Amino acid sequence: MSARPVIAVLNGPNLNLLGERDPHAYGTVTLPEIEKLCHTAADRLGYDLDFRQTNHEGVLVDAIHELRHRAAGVVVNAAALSHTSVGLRDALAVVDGPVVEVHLSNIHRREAFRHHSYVAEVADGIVTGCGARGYAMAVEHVAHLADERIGDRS
Ligand code: CA2
Repeated sequence: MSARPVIAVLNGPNLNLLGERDPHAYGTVTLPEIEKLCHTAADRLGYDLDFRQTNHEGVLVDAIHELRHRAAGVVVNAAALSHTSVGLRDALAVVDGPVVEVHLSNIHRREAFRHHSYVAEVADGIVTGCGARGYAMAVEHVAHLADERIGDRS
């Protein structure tokens, strides 16, 4: 039996703290609960899930390099790095599959420094302000885009 294609979901700094503080901005959901939502969405669409979180920019860049030919698509919540990291943007720009950016909060309704995202410049789509459900939406959309690309190749 051939292995199922993989959707990677990458999470940046401090997202491991979800559920502990700041429920006004991010709700009460925890990262393990978000992983379950993503797993359910990916499984339903015929994909395996590779879900990761790191607090370190270089670790995130290395993960993208590792996944760039292997993952059928990438969902990324780079957290604060979205607003600061050209290195992350450059790594995401060379991912083979589609990239969908996700944020729990609506970054455009928050402080001005959150309004610009380097990730958005290389993303095929953005889900922002839909809370944890936004992750399932992003997984669904990246799977849809990956299916289209696989269809294009056949
Ligand atoms: O809305 C999002 O998903 C963000 O990516 C979350 C980031 C923030 O820097 C972005 O502007 C928007 C912050 C994630 C940190 O989450 C915490 C959760 C609990 C306690 C402290 C931080």
